[in-house]
Amino acid sequence: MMRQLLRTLIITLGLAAPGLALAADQKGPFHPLDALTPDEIAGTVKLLTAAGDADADTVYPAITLKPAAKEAMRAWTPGTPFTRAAFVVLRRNLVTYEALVDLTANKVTSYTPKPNAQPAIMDYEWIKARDNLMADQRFKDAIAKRGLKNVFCTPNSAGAFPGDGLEGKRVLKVPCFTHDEAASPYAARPIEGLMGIVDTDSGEVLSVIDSGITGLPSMPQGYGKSLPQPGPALKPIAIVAPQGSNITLSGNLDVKWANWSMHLRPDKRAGLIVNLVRFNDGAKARDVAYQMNLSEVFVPYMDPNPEWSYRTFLDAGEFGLGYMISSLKPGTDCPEASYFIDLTFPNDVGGTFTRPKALCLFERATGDPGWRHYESGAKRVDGIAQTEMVIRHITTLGNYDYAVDYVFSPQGNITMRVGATGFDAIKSTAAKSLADPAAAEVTKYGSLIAPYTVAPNHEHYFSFRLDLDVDGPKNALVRDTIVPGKIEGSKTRTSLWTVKTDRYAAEGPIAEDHESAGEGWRVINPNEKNGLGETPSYWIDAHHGATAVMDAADPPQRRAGFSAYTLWASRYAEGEDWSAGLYPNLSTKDEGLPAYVAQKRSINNEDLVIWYTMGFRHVPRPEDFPILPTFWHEMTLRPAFFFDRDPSMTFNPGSLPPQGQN
Ligand SMILES: [Cu+2]
Repeated sequence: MMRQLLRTLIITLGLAAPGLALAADQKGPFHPLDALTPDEIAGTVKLLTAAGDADADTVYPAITLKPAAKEAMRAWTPGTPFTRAAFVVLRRNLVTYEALVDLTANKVTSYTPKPNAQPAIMDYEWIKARDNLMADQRFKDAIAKRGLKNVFCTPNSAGAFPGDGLEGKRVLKVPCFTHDEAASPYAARPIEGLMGIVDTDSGEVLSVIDSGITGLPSMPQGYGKSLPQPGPALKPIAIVAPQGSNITLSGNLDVKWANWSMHLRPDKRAGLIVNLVRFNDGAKARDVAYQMNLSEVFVPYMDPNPEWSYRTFLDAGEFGLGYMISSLKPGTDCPEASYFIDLTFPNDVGGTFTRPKALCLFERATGDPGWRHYESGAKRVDGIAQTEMVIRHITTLGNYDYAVDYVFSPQGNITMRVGATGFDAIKSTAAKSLADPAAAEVTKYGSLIAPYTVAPNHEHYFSFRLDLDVDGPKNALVRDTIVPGKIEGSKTRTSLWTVKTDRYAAEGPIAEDHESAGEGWRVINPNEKNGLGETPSYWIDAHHGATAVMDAADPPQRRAGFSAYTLWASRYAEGEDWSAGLYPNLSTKDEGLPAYVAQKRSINNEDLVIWYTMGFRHVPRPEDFPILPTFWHEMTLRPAFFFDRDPSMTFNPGSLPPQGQN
């Protein structure tokens, strides 16, 4: 099954059409880091079945590319052969197995039972939990007692709480809503005081918790129902590419823009994986990152009520950021002049599904100067209009939507942004306003964001795994500290500061709070020099350093230790991919980042991986209602001593004719 890069994808620049269309006949694989193709996924299942390791009832939480060794990937050049392999997590007769399948030699390489591992939630389990609860007589009685119609249940991952009697069971916890068909169920009326717990292996409804009736908001809510009169009509503003795109796409999916090149692959768990990020500096393609992806998302709620306190979601490992990816709407989610790309993912039953327009790539003129200067003598402004390339997907996890962006600039910067939108999780309460005597109690753990509606406080932690390779894999991490000093012997100016740079010896958590004054971190390549004789580096320029507040010993925090620190560094090791471990669903101990770095391996002039937690604590506001306006957080990797000068000096976008100017 050796394949070669034989053809290049045909790209249609649909200038007038909404979106730039890609030809749909791509197959591949064209690149060793391409996602497994539908044929390869089918081949994997066939080989496992032929070996007696799977049967028609087997389900597949994961069938994903097992990349060849990193060194081989870095050395690979287009047109040369490559090998392919699949990593599989399967469940057969309610036991979890891991398998490696060699798709080049057509054989199952390994097959190992993992009796205690709980893989991600699968579609059939979600449906089983919902349907079995709704068919349960105890549940029907609880609904009848409340006199409700149009009931909608949406199972949640259950978390793990040792001592609750659910240990070792594969459970989902199921809250329900009642809604008007016209409104989103998530913006409708949560049925407080009622929750089901369903064992998805046996199908048994283990319990129906009914802690009493709470009144519901009197009217159906949601943006579809409660829009006020529209404001003044505004003329549309749009991003256009009148002469076509500067982005080139080839293979499946190799991207080139300005001086940047990279390879993308959709991933059921991570959403999108960005590989082989390089910057053309003159004639040389210089390595910046081997791989960048969102590794885990942790969202714990801060409400002690049993129907809420379990809500401690690990969205990538429990659900899958690619599995839950949503189609993008041209003109709303991305500019119409974007490439919109359909993405194909493995499903749970050994096949695939395709999400149309699941990824967009576009350029945008930001409207800001990339650089400028007013020459007062010549009375002239020199400068360039800033333009950047954005790669975006949006994952919808029940009520929340997360837009994940990778933004590349001509200055050599890479910005990772996460935009949270969709609905705050809400609960019905007895209080219409804070004047109500019940309000003090119901707003203790959240905010009243609409009449009879409280949104509990919670946190969001996005863990990015950033395998930077600054001019190659051998890197080191340094901390720059601002040191206040004195000017000795001066009678006028007396104080200043200097920079002290220290290198880290071993892996571990690095920075609890990245916003601490006077500190900065850089990934350096101690083996290289720029033209000025300086050590090239990329600076981790972060703005959002919130870290988890929960006790380290609290069960949810024990599963998501990555959220306690903004910055981590580990030594690269194959298979160390997931911040909360390979099997975070229902996990009771952290087998992710804290376990990886507990080995205290050297990271000094080694292959280094940076893990960045982009965190924010969410105290909901009425302005988050009826829907949360997209709330962006970001961090930027900036070159420092990497280039000899500003690389955007070589950036030469065509300019548009002036319009309407005097
Ligand atoms: Cu939130």
